[in-house]
Amino acid sequence: MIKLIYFDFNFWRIDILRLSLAHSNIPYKFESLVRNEWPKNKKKFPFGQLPVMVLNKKVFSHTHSLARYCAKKAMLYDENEIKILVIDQVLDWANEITNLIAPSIRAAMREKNFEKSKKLRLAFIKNDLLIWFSYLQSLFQKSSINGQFFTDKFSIADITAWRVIYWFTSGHLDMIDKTFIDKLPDLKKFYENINNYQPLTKLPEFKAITKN
Ligand SMILES: N[C@@H](CCC(=O)N[C@@H](CS)C(=O)NCC(=O)O)C(=O)O
Repeated sequence: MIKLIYFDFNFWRIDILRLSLAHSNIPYKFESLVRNEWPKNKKKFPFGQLPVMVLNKKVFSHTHSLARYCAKKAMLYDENEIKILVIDQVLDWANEITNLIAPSIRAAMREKNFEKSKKLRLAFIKNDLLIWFSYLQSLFQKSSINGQFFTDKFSIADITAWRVIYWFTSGHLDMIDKTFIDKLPDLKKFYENINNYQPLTKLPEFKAITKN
C-alpha cells in the first residue's frame, strides 16, 4: 500500500497527493510527523524534506514526482503529451510560487524575525503575487478546452491550482488581501467551479483542508 509522510498540518504538497488518491478510491496510509521533532528526523529522509512516499519499503521524494505517480494511479494525469505538458506546468507553477513566498514564511517561522518577514512579504506582494497568478490564468485561458478544467477533463492540475489558490485566498497569509483574485476573473471562476466540484468536495480530505 502507498504510504505518504508529511508534517502534521495541511499544505498543498501533501494535500494534492491525498486528494488525488482519495478521488479515485486508491487506498493509502498517511503518517504525520510533529513539526517540532523534525530536526532529529530530517536526516532519515533521502532529500531531507517532506513529503515522501513509501512503496515496498522504498522512499521517494519531491512533490512533482510523487504527484505524477499518484495522479497516474488515480487516472488524473493524461496520455496526451501536450496535456501532460499543461499539467506539469501547473505543478511547476505551484513550486515556483511557493519558493517565492517561502523566504517570508521562513523568516517568521524559523528565524522569528518578524520585521524581515514583513519586508520580504511586501516585496513578494509587489513583485510576484499578481504576476504569478496571472501566469496561471494565462495558462488556463490558453489550455482549457471547456473553460472548466486546465485540460479537457478533471486532473491533478485542477487539484493543484485549486489548492494553491485556496492557500493564497484563505486569509491566513499575513498582508495578502484575499480579494486579489478578483483581478483575475477567469481564474476566480475556475476556482469557484472546483470549489463546487462534487467528486472533490465530498472527500473527507477536502473537508479537512477547508474546515478552517
Ligand atoms: N523539493 C521538495 C521541496 C519540499 C519542501 O520544501 N518541503 C518542506 C516542507 S513544505 C520541508 O521539508 N521543509 C523542512 C526542511 O527543509 O528541513 C519537493 O518538491 O517536495
